[in-house]
Amino acid sequence: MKKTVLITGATSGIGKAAAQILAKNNFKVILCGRRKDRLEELEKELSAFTEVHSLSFDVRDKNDVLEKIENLPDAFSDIDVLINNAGNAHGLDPIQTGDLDDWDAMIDINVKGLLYVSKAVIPKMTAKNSGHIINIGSTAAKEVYPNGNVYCGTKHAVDAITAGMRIDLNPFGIRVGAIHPGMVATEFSEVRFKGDTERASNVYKGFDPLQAEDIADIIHFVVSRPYHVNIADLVVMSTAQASSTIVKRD
Ligand code: NDP
Ligand code: 8X3
Repeated sequence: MKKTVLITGATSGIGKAAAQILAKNNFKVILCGRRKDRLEELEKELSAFTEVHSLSFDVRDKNDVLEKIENLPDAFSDIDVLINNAGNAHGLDPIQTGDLDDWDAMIDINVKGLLYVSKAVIPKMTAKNSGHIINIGSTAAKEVYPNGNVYCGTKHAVDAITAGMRIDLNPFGIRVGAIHPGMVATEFSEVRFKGDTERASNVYKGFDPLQAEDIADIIHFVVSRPYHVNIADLVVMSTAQASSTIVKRD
């Protein structure tokens, strides 16, 4: 029988690639994101492979998150796998000149948004004593780099929340783990640098960065392990990257 996966941030990058691989590998897919045009396009593409449903919400809007997930159509309401992927960095500034709106965005989306979506999905999992939650952290969850202050703080929070979820959901047989990618060439840096495409593309220049599909493959591996195997904490970097700040470039 097909499992149902809900993926946040499915309109771009890692979330979109995960939706594509899971749709082709026997999962029903619930696509989430704010950009409706992208959701529609992806829903159309993936409908050739599986049943697809789209939910458009901003993860910051807790009432909308709870209401939309609560009211999923019957065919999609039994969620087996939650991939908490929606998130971004906003800005790359020293703490003394950081922008308050950037801080709000990162904390509200990366941390509180992840919690709201989890709050909406977890009761469906505890009720049936099964489920699998994968939180997308970052190498920024494991180390702090210059000017990464608040973004790294949000990802450290994701790491701690993941561990807390794993403990609290253990009695229910629910698997919880995190995948922590290093630099992945997605729209991430364009968002971080507010549309400055040149600055964004420089981030991935001179080395072979991870691609969204590399992380999606790993997500597929993690969700297709036998039930007794929980990949709890996984850090993955491109071969050229040794740490957040050490990258071997041409
Ligand atoms: P992208 O910018 O390509 O994708 C981000 C996704 O998050 C989009 O689908 C976007 O959808 C969604 N999103 C952002 N804000 C909101 C919001 N307020 N409400 C709902 N959805 C939102 O970046 P990535 O694919 O790279 O990032 C995915 C995850 O991976 C993030 O958590 C990021 O921190 C993490 N990560 C990324 C790395 C990288 O180097 N790229 C490395 C390590 C971790 P929409 O705008 O349509 O709402
Ligand atoms: C995204 C990768 O290096 O910008 O989490 O923190 S990095």
